[in-house]
Amino acid sequence: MAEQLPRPEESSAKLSHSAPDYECVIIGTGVAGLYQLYRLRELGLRVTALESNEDVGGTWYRNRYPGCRFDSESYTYAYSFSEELLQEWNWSERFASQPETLAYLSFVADKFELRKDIQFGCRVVGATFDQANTTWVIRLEDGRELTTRFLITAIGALSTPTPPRFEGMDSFDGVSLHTYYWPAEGIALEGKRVAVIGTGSTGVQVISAIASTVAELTVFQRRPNWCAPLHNGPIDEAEMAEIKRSYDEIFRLCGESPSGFMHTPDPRKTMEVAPAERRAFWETLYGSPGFGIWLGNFRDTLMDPRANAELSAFVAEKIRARVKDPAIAAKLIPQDHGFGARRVPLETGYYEVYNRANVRLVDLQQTPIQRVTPAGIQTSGTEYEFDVIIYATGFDAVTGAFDRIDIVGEDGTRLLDKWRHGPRTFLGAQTTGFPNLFMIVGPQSGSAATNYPRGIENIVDWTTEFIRFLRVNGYTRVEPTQEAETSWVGHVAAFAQKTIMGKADSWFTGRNTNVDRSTEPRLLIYTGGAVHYRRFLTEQVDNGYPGFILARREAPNAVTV
Ligand code: NA7
Repeated sequence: MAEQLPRPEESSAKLSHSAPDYECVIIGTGVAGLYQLYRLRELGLRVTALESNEDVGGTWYRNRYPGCRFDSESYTYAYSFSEELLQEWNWSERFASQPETLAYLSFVADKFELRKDIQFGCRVVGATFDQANTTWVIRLEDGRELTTRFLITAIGALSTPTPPRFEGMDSFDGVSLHTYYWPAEGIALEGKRVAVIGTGSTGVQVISAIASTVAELTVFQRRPNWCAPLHNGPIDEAEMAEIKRSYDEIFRLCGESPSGFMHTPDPRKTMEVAPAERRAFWETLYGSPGFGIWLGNFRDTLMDPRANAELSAFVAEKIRARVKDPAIAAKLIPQDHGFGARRVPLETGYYEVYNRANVRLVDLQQTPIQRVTPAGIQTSGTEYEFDVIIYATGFDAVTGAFDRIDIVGEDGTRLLDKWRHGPRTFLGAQTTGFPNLFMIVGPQSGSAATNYPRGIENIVDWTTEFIRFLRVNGYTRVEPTQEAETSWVGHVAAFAQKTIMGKADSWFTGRNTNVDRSTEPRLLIYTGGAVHYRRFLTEQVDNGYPGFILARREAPNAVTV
């Protein structure tokens, strides 16, 4: 049974109590929250996890749209912490679909009996740091409150959907929704006239999955992305047995790569290699499963514009070869950024979709959407009629989930205000002025820019060890030093300038047209790679956490150790 939260009437005097209800509260039970709960329970802490959904899974609980699946090899996405779990679970596909991933996370929750410490249907609306008691007071949507010494956010990097804001959206007579809200029971699309707006990873998956089912599919594309083939396939019994024997090696390879995948950059630079050999290498990568062409390419591909232009020309040629109509092919080739500067959507038959008679592409740069009408969508050129409009328009990435919770630190400062012109953190793990608030895959974390579970395990293990250290040494309060935070923000910015990702317009840099906010770039992720990032984390542990101010309640004068 889940531990019961205090009722509102019992908690009215919370601010004057000194013993918190919990030592740790985790918000969210996706891949990160589940593992954090497991690890803190192992430490024997009084811990609970609060989940707004009715079950575990986070991202994989919500994203149920057709075609939703991994772009990570399934077996590199598995938790690595339990050998027993690794040996018990069988993946059916090289890149598992959403139902299988959700089933996996449910299996994990069952196996480790995690649900008994999770409160479902609990949406956190606010959290205020109580200086007098060195605790966080958490407010839930239903009016209840609870207190905790440490608050840990595991609220997802892509969990705040951003539907567009076209005039007349509410007037549409048919079904319209953002992909994130796809209902569990599905939506009947057979024989329907369907619009998809957005051609990021989500749009590309949906479009490819439904093109052959619907009567008519109209894709509204503002800017194309560079996509590459996924090359999915089944994993049979013999291959799964081999994978199970190889997990040590698989995780070792992921651990050595900057991205947490089994794809490691080639040590050569593009122009050092003769054109014919270069081309052969790219052909191999284009024909291989997964992110190899993005993350396992020549080491300067994502840094040197000239090298990047060569690769982009190669991929453009592939697109032209796959799309029959040269005018449509031209529209599908990005002009404003090079290959890999934005997240590369992996696809199965995406380009061939545009060879179908029932599919049309509307270029919003030529004919922008003016409004949604009761019948469909009015662009500057035409009014299109639809039964269903699917918004695959992305997310207010990384900080969006924080903005939805009213987080108030010491001295009454709101996190929203502190981060108004971009987040500032130390290691993406903590932020000054908000003591005892730990973030799993927070802004500027190296774990946000990797194969998620690999990055998540690193930061969860580090957070767990830090909390163990604090408890063992009697510290009740922790926050980063100003110097550490300033230095980290500078380091993140410096790295962003070195890569083409850090300079491009995408969710990595927080430029989102569907949110009211300045268009100045927001440094949301650390692009220095997982290996570097882990080094920074380890340095803190090995040197007694020099980037943090630690204090005991009994001795209110803070000491830097
Ligand atoms: P993305 O990658 O942010 O893509 C969103 C898409 O929606 C992109 O093509 C946008 O065009 C388009 N968009 C957004 N707003 C509008 C409006 N107002 N009008 C027209 N088109 C719009 O989100 P995804 O959900 O596809 O993927 C997010 C991550 O999930 C992905 O990287 C994986 O890590 C999993 P734009 O390019 O901005 O012109």
